Amino acid sequence: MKIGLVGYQGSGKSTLFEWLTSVAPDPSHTHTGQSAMAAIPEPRIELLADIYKPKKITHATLEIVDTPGLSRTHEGNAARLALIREAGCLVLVVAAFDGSDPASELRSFEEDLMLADMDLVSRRIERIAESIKKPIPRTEKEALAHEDATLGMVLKAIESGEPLREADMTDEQRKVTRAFRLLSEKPRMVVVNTADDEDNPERFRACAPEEIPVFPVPAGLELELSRMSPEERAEFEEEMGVGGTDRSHLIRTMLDASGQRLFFTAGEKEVRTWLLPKGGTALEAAAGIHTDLARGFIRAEVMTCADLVRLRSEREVKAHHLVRQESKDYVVQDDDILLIRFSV
Ligand SMILES: Nc1nc2c(ncn2[C@@H]2O[C@H](COP(=O)(O)OP(=O)(O)O)[C@@H](O)[C@H]2O)c(=O)[nH]1
Ligand SMILES: [Mg+2]
Repeated sequence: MKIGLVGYQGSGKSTLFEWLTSVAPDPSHTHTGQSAMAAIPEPRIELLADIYKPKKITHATLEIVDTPGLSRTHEGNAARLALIREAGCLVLVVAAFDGSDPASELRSFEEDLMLADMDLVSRRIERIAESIKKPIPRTEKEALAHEDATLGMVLKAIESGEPLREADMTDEQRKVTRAFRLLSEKPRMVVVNTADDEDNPERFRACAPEEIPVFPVPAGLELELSRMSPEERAEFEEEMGVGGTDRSHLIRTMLDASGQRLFFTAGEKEVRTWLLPKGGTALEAAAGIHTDLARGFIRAEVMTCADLVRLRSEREVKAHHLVRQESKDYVVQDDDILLIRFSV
């Protein structure tokens, strides 16, 4: 899943992108979007490595995309919006430096996204109205009528300002809207790009509705700090009286906002974290590791990091009957270490 950094031009997306991924924005990608991976920090991986002494440690990564900023004049936004549609999760970057008002910038940006969705949906409704008049098979007509009814409802929801991700829709209706990759339906979080000398960043938490995570960060300052040597940095922080922002915390907030979670695999060869959508099953976890594991899935042997770290060895966890045998429908939980048993 792509995590799109989105917002108006100059809000600090490229600055944030570089801070998160340590990849410098390439000016030749300004119009097409640029992507890079950010490893997802996970302290438990070190604890497991301590037990297994693996040859290799691998962190799951998030794909972060620096998208072209929208213009406030709307000129040329269509192509930029098309790029934003490819993201599975939106990180709305709003400026809070040089006198800008992040709450109003955020409202205005969300409105632009809603207008783009309304435009897309109403054009489809018009096209359906034309097609339905033509002599077409009855089943096709019924399918179009169903799509039309769903889209009519969706349009009303967007017009009333209700974010679609919260609208009460049936699975059938969600299936219709999914094809449109509507921006109002995507999970999101907000990064408020604060001024270097902001002394109360917590006040920005109120700039978005309660259910949307807000993360304040002085992106420009953080990027500068990340380029310094540890000694330089310590000296600078001391002199300026600034402390660093927790980048790990931000990346984990992005993971959570994207509707995904981590699970672990662990052995002497490798200790590793993997991504899985929340609510994902053991079979889906297996498929994420390798298609062969899903095809030949027999069962998953599951223990928790907490049990393993407490008892210090797999053998002890087994001796305490804390290794569970789970079927393919088992919903993977936070802290699970999975061993997939499969036949080839
Ligand atoms: N004062 C200040 N300026 C910043 C900050 N972040 C970015 N900028 C400046 O804002 C401009 C746009 O930043 P950029 O990351 O390219 O924005 P983008 O258009 O959203 O990618 C650049 O001139 C940055 O130096 C910040 O935290 N504080
Ligand atoms: Mg940029």
